This record gives sequence, C-alpha cells and structure tokens, in this order.
Amino acid sequence: MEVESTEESRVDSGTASVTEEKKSTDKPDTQENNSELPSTSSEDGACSASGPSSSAEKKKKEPLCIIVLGMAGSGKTTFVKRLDSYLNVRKPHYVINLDPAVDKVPYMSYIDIRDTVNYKEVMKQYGLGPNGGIVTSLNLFSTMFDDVLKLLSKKEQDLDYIIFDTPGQIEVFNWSASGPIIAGALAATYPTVIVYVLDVVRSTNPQTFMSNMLYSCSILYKYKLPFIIAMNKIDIISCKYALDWLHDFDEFQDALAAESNYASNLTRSLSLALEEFYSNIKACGVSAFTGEITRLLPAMSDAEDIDYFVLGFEDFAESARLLEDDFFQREPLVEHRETLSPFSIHRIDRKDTEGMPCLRGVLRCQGRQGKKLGGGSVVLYNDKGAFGC
Ligand SMILES: Nc1nc2c(ncn2[C@@H]2O[C@H](COP(=O)(O)OP(=O)(O)OP(=O)(O)O)[C@@H](O)[C@H]2O)c(=O)[nH]1
Ligand SMILES: [Mg+2]
Repeated sequence: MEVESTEESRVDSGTASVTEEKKSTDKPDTQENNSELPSTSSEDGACSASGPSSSAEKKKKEPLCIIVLGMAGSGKTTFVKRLDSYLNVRKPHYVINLDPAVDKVPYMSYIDIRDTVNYKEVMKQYGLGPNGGIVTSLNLFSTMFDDVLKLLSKKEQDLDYIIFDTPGQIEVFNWSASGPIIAGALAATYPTVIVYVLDVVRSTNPQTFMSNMLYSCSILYKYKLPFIIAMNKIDIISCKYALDWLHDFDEFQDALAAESNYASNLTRSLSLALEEFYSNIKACGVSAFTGEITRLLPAMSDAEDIDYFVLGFEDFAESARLLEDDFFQREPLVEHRETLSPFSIHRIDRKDTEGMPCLRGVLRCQGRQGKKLGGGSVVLYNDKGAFGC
C-alpha cells in the first residue's frame, strides 16, 4: 500500500514530519539515575548494556510497547523516567514522548511529538484553548503515526521495550480519535500493555478512588489490552488501602459507610458494577520517585495460576511482558491482536465529503497478513476547530 509522502502529510502550520532523534534530557537527571546507572546510549539512540545478540535471537525479538496513562499529575512522566533509568544499563529500549505541551522531559526520547507538532501554533491556527490544543496536536500526530511505525520497524529487532509517555489530559487518549489510532496501530504491530498510573495520595477518599477506577475501567474496555494499575507515590502513603478496596468489596463498603449522601450511594452502586472489572486487572504499588515497588498482584480470579513477581522496575517490565502473553492466551480476545490492523494514510484531502474545507486523512487498515480490513478518516476543520474520526 502506498503511503503519502511526508511533505503532503504535513499540515499547513504547526506540524513537521516525524523525526527520529535521541533528544538530550531537558532536565538534569536526579541523583539515583546518574550514580547507579551510567548511560550506555548507542549511536542510534537505543539504550542498551547487553552485548551483541546472535542472529537467531535477534529474529525472535519483538519489543513490548508500554503505554503509560493516568490522571494529570499522577506521576506518568516520573514513572517513565524511572523505568527508563532502570532499563538503561540492562535492556535496549526507546522512550517516546506524546505530550505536546510538556516543557521539559526528564528522559532521553527517541521520538518526541514536540519535534513534529507545534502545540502553540496549533492553538493559534485553530483558535483553541490549551486542552483543545493538546487534543488537536495529538490528533494531528496520529495521522502521521504510520511514519512512527516505520521508524520503529527499522529498530525493532534491537529493542526490548518501547515506552510511551502521554499527556496529563487523559481524555486525549480516552475520548479523542488519536488514542484508539495510536494504541490500535501499536497493538497490531507489537505486543502492547497499558500501565495506568494511579496517585495513591489523592485517592484515599473512596469517591475519588471510584472516579479513578471508572476512568481506568473505560480505558480497559475501550482498548481491550493487557492492563496494569501502578499505584504510585507509595513513598508517601502505603497503597494497602487501595489494594484492599480493589479486592475486598466489604472493605470498600466500610470506607463508604461513614458517608451517606447521594454521591456515596452512587459510588456504592458503582462498586458493585465494577466488581467484574476488578477481577480482570492487575495492580501493584510503586514509587516512581524512590524506585520502590511492590509485588504485581495477579487478579483474584487467576491468583493461583500466574504470579507476576516484581522486584524492581526491570522486573516490572518483564512482568508486563508475561502479562501480555498471558492475556491473549486466556481471554476470548485472542483474535483481537490479529484483527487489529496497522493503518496507513491512503490519501490527504482538503475537503470533507460535503465539500467543506478541512484536512482529511483517509486511512486504510490492513491485517498482519496484508489482508485489507477496512478504513476510515480523520477530519480536522479549520474554521470550527472540530476534529473527529
Ligand atoms: N513523592 C512522590 N512524588 C512523585 C512520585 N511520582 C511523581 N511524583 C511527583 O508528582 C508530580 C507530578 O509528576 P509527573 O511525573 O510530572 O506527573 P504526570 O502524570 O506526568 O503529570 P502530567 O503530565 O502533567 O499529567 C511531580 O512533582 C513529581 O515529582 C512518587 O512516586 N512519589
Ligand atoms: Mg507528564
């Protein structure tokens, strides 16, 4: 299938083509990273301490994509930085920044959305506020995600992990067009897991905890990908209360008992509805700040069968890989991975189907065997600033 040239895929302003670049750290690394983990970045940007592997070993290799999502300020970027630091001298990996509005990133990124989309220009050009600007920037970037996949495909044999940091605005991934496009394209190409970072400090109120769970539930069911909840900031408070609430319905009801208002009644009903969801997720406590991590708990339903034991962030990444394998073997979603398809931009139009001026990326999806599965379009209207799929 032909893919549009990069030049044509560009939007008039605010975007440039996707480039591979080992971006130097904007922020100096903190104590723990530098001292214990000297950088071994290779020329092409992959961080690896492992020696050259045999060609047979190389053939089998498929990097695991880890998409890090979570509420604003939950610690996604710090978590990515921590994972990057642990893997630096151990496993070859790339980090990709998908947050267009971040000022500085504390890790070395292989691809950075900020090199492709100018978030401030997008705001100006489409008359958007900060949140609309982030959503639209991500949507624009997603129309070029094919180029990202092409860049990654050149390096995939040398990589163990590809880690994605995402914007604070979780709705960018959850409700806009770009999330499904990016996650779908990745999952169709590589084993992919979602790590949902939950701030344990901010979730001690049962109702806030429930809001967080509703978000994570909608992400799990939307993407149907292996899912881990990383209960972050356990250096400040233990995540035991959250794990108890997750796995023991009565504990959560007791915590709610103190309050009787409309919101707590609603939360009580929701917790009943979410029991099924809870049985499908794995969770562990982490501190992106100190590197502390607890055991990655298997879901209650399969507690006897699998055990993901986590000692450090490297093991976390390995556990994530185990979980990915296991997920597709167990779940009725086994076909999901095969039917998900990488998309490519088939055509760029300047008008929508009714002749309105817009930027319209016509996408085509292919199965892994090259079988045509379908298509769709991503449309950006200049005048309305609306963006749909
Ligand atoms: N104590 C403690 N603080 C943390 C931890 N992880 C992150 N933080 C702090 O939480 C704040 C937010 O962290 P970020 O990593 O920027 O969070 P984020 O989710 O990437 O934020 P956005 O991208 O803006 O949504 C920072 O001040 C971090 O230092 C942790 O494990 N423990
Ligand atoms: Mg961040």
